[in-house]
Amino acid sequence: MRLLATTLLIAAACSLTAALPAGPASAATAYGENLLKNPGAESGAPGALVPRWETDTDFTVVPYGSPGVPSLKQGKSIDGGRQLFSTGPYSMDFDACGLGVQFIKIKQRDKDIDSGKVRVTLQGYLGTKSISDQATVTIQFRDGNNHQVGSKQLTIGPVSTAGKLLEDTASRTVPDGTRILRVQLLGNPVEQTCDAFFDNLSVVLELR
Ligand SMILES: [Ca+2]
Repeated sequence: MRLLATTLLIAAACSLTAALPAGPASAATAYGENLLKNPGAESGAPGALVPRWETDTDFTVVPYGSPGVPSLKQGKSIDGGRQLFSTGPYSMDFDACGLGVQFIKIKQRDKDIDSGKVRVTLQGYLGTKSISDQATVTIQFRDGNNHQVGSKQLTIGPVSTAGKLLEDTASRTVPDGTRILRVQLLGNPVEQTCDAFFDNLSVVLELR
């Protein structure tokens, strides 16, 4: 009887442990991991909205090797999977390039960020259809109310590659007051030349 009671007690303790909600440490935004969702354009269908990204005009995913898109060989050389992001061509209707945006909410890292201890690294492959196009990725730093913090941002590119994909990386200290990262994939609307491509993007926070 005592053995049975002990067994039941252990079983109850085990199920209690399993039912406990995750502690504060696991709820905090991870350091050392890619924080972007769908970072390689593998989710979603060509011509459709892109899962996890907010998009404007013709921004979508496209398969490697389709007309005007980096080749299958290019895709393979960067381990790019089946698809990559595309801004699409310049939109005369909207007077703009297609745009892809993802917001990353940083949880429970306020103290680290506000004491200047957190570094962000932005990395990815960028390319364009023609040499007159430009591809750029930027991170804007936002406070808890989604207002921009200062004027600094983090940028990779612009690149103009005419079919190739080039890797670029940049990093900086996250400005104090930052609670949200706004990651933006864009062409060059000023020159009205879009057709920019992106793949294998990453945004990683690290504690210094
Ligand atoms: Ca991909």
